[in-house]
Amino acid sequence: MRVTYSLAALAGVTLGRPSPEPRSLAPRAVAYVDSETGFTFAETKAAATLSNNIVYRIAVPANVPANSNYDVVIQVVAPNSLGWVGLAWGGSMIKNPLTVAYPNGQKPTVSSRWATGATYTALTAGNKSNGTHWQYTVKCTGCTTYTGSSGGITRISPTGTTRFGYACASGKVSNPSSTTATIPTHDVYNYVSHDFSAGQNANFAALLLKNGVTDESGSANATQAFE
Ligand code: HEM
Ligand SMILES: *[C@@H]1O[C@H](CO)[C@@H](O)[C@H](O)[C@H]1NC(C)=O
Ligand SMILES: *[C@@H]1O[C@H](CO)[C@@H](O)[C@H](O)[C@H]1NC(C)=O
Ligand SMILES: CC(=O)N[C@H]1CO[C@H](CO)[C@@H](O)[C@@H]1O
Repeated sequence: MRVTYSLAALAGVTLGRPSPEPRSLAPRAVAYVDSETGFTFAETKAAATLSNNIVYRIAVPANVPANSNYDVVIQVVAPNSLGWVGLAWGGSMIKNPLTVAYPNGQKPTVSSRWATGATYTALTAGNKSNGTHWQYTVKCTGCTTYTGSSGGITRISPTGTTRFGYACASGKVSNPSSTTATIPTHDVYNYVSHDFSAGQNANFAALLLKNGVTDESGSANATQAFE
């Protein structure tokens, strides 16, 4: 199923009971302070079904100099009904970093799905699962600067609003401990606008250290490319 309804339109559907939360496609800067890792994330919810959201949270360093590369910390919370979720940083499936993840016991697997893609380092906190959701928290190097379809370098603004693509499937990944596992095709894809401004972290490097990230060890690489 492809979700083509706008969330604003869905909010207008009267079901005889109040909607559990306001839904809107308009960009909004919602800050989420994660007590577990200490990062302040800008949070965007993406509809996976009519009643379930994927929560995307992105933390960036404060005061990134113009035209420079920067790492991000991404935290994703997904309902257990989903076998994988993916974020397309450039807003389409091809020629941009795709952050794909699937549940794998207590520690979801995060997988880079673009040939020249990004690398991920797990934080020592913030990845888990319970009876309803699975969650991961990783540092990404290369998610916000990439060579796009035009051949030029695309750099996502660390303070602006950008359009992401996202996708998910209810089908499970059969060997979820592998970063190169074959994933079933998405049954939903759509787009969200993410406003980075609420996720500024003046102490970004110190917080990474606090969460056990000192080097590039644990990086995952792409094997499945969407050229
Ligand atoms: C299992 C491998 C995959 C297959 C076979 C596949 C196939 C497709 C196809 C055929 C379309 C076009 C559908 C249409 O025009 O109605 C599409 C669109 C899309 N896919 Fe995938 N896909 C895969 C993985 C992914 C992943 C990992 C992501 C990560 C976010 C993703 C994100 C998207 C997005 C955002 C679109 C919308 C079109 C665009 O804006 O580029 N796909 N996919
Ligand atoms: C389950 O985990 C998710 C993601 O970490 C969290 O948002 C939710 O509150 C948890 N639910 C319970 C009952 O602990
Ligand atoms: C990831 O890929 C890059 C080149 O695409 C390579 O230089 C690097 O060694 C790879 N890292 C791992 C951990 O495989
Ligand atoms: C391997 C790894 O990073 N595991 C951590 C995932 O996050 C939990 C807390 O949510 C830690 O306890 C694990 O050590």
